[in-house]
Amino acid sequence: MKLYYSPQVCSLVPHIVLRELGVPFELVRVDFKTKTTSAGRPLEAITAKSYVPVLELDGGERLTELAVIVRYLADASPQAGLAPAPGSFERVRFDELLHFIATELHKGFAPYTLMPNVGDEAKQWTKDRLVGRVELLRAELGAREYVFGDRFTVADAYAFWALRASSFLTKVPLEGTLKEYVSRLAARPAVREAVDAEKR
Ligand SMILES: N[C@@H](CCC(=O)N[C@@H](CS)C(=O)NCC(=O)O)C(=O)O
Repeated sequence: MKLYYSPQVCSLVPHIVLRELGVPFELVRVDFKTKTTSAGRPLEAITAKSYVPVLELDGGERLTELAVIVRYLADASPQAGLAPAPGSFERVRFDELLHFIATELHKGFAPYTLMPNVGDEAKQWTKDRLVGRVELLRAELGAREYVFGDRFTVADAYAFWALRASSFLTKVPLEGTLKEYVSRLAARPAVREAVDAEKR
């Protein structure tokens, strides 16, 4: 498999999952500004969506949409237990959580990342809304170690990245249980390896 990624953006999530699973993969770096791979290939030639992450399967099929990619990876290695079994009600609850992270947190950043000159009122609205979503995730986590059930899942990889990015963009530091949660995840070998590999 090949993962098209740009350093430290949301493609870090499937990157972490690939390392957690210990499956073989190749990283293809995409320059976030020029939208070309390090070999000079335009990202548009790989996906008409022109954004990362893109996971290219061994048969050449390409998958986009982070939440779909990580569920695909989890389901392809069910023994790793990175997502509840498809078809179970637990899976529906899990999908509900992934969808929340994708649409309310991750896509809640859009004004910060896509509209740098947005006005103060819109900025404040976005910030208040994001901070509220982060608090919902704190409630979801409660006193548990992981955000879903009692073991690490792909939802933790997504929450890890989204919480860090949200705090960085809003300049509201993560505190208490969320700070501890993110630090715990950051210490996982697969997470450390993925973060470090993207710095190279
Ligand atoms: N809907 C996509 C969004 C992915 C996304 O937002 N990718 C960002 C990096 S975090 C990107 O490549 N943005 C470039 C662009 O939108 O032009 C998903 O969930 O995977």
